[in-house]
Amino acid sequence: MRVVLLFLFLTLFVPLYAEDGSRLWLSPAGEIALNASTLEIARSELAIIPLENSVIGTVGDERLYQYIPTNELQTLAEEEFLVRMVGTTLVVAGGSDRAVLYGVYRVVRDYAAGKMLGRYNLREKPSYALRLLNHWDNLDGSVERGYAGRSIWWEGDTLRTALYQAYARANASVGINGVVLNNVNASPQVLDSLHLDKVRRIADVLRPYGMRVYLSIHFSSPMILGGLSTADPLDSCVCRWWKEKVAEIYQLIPDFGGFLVKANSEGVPGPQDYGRTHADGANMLADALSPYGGVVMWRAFVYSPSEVDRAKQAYAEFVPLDGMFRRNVIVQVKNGPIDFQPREPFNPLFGAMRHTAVMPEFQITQEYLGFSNHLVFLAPLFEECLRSDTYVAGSGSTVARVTDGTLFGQDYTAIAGVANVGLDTNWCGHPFAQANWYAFGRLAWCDTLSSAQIADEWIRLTFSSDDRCVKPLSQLMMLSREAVVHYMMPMGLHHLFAFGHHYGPEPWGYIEGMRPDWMPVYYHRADSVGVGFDRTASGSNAVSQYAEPLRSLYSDINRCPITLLLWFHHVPWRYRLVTGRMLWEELCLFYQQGVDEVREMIELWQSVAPYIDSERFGQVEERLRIQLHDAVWWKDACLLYFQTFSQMPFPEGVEPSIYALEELKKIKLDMKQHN
Ligand code: GCV
Repeated sequence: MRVVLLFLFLTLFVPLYAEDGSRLWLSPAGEIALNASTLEIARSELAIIPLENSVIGTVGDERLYQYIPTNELQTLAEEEFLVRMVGTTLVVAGGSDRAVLYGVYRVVRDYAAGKMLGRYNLREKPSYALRLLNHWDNLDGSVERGYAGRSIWWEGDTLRTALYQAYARANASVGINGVVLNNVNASPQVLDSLHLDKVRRIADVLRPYGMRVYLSIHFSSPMILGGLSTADPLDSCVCRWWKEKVAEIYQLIPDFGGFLVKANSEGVPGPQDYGRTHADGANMLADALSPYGGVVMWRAFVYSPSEVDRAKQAYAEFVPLDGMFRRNVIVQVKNGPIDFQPREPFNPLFGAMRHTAVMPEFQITQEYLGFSNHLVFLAPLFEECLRSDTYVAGSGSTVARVTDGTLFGQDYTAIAGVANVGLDTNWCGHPFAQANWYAFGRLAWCDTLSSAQIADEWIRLTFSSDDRCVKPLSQLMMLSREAVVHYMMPMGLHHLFAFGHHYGPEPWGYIEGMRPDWMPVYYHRADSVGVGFDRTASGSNAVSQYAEPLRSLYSDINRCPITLLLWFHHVPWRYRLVTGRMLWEELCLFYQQGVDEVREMIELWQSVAPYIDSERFGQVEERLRIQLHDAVWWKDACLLYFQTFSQMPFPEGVEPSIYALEELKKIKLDMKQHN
């Protein structure tokens, strides 16, 4: 009881910190020595809670057995923890030091969020074994699709030890246990001795927090670094080169995680250059890594200009290879079949490869969602994908269950998020972009969590536990993903972005001689008849890659969910939808709704002013104004352009455009500002 009272007293008087955003969702850290062990870190984190007694340790620690029955302790899996309040003693037991740390962070999070610790009794283990951030950081310090400053890893020669420690702490606090340090468009030089030494030093800082390092590799490294005449995965010299390189890496970093590979995609080399398959390439690397316990994450993000429908290609290339990959190969699949759009159906590869480990890849950085200018809480997007039912093994075969080992029992389970972290003081550019990092970690830990719960936690940890703040902010966050879909590309429209920077609208985008699948007209197919990509049997037949009953559902223009209608159908402008409105009217109203939703977000933000420090209040407000401007820009650009085909006026309820189409077509963004 005393513990609870003391706890309540303290939480009521927590001061507002001066906020530059660098603290993230965490409590201020105590001093942690560089050579501190994982358990020492755990003890130091727990010290912020005024507890009468606490015992933390792994199953080998005899003290735990006074409090917890033997069978409960001895059945703890490696990353599993158990937290229990026994009398006035808080007990945290884990299957490993790392698991203890996760248990402690769980308690600290609850404490900081204002929850009661009195009746603790929980046991948790992660949904996925490998929970990774992918940094698209280049060795010159730039970040591909990064909107939060330069690379924390590669900018300059310095080893930013304190920053790496803070980074590792943030990740461990949500259970992220690995990081790919460099861009999937990899420079071969990452494997030279200079860079490997830096990787070793980074790994040393991250290790006590339970994080392993991984690297993206360039498939032609044996030629570029090793001077070989080929990178053919079946060539014995190539295999030897990789084996020796891997041995060199493990000499430096004994717990190195493995390789991430983008091959034969967007012009980068791969095994197909030698008439070999993705499996040949992946297996060659897997064989080099397997003696050390390393994995290969082989990306399925492949498409070529000759394919009639880009959305079909990954499935077509990978499904025939099912069962041919080594057990330490994991095929890494983007959430949707195109490319991290505001909304896509789930990628049909999920569930289609029962004999291969398949991992979801999400994008935390907002390449297609307004960079660090727009407030978009991505948990609903991640959740929507994870909860999508693939039906491959009957109803309930969600993307989560076909990838996390529940349904197919894969040896390796993993999930990745493309990081939104840079050298900006607040790490992520937009103060709310931190929530997307947090959300990815939480869902990687527990793939059935709800977005609303994640939002609630993050708000309490980041801003305030006062309900007058939590409720409106939660409403704002939960609205934000749907808003961006509405003002950018509702009803299943996709890839209407300006070529190159992916920030603003360019539905008219077409450049003679350019790859068709890099231009918006390829995706929306607007003409005098209607708009949308026919992916039914009468079109590209991409629907055939989905299991029944989805295939039939998506094929039927009257039953296809309205949110995906134009993804699967070319719909006549005057087509009457189930809503009773014509397609054109519905489309216009969705764009208007997006603009209105941003206005609502601004009002919600203003309503919480009394609970937010002025620094972050101002930063968010300024960005919301930009977001509103951009929402109107998107609405006007898309509707005015589509109107040239529909030849119909805006329906009632849709504001007249404030821009003229010809003016909008002239806008060319400064690429330096917009990356
Ligand atoms: C890292 C999209 C992005 C590229 C990215 C690529 C990928 O095409 O625009 O920047 O490259 O996806 O995921 O490999």
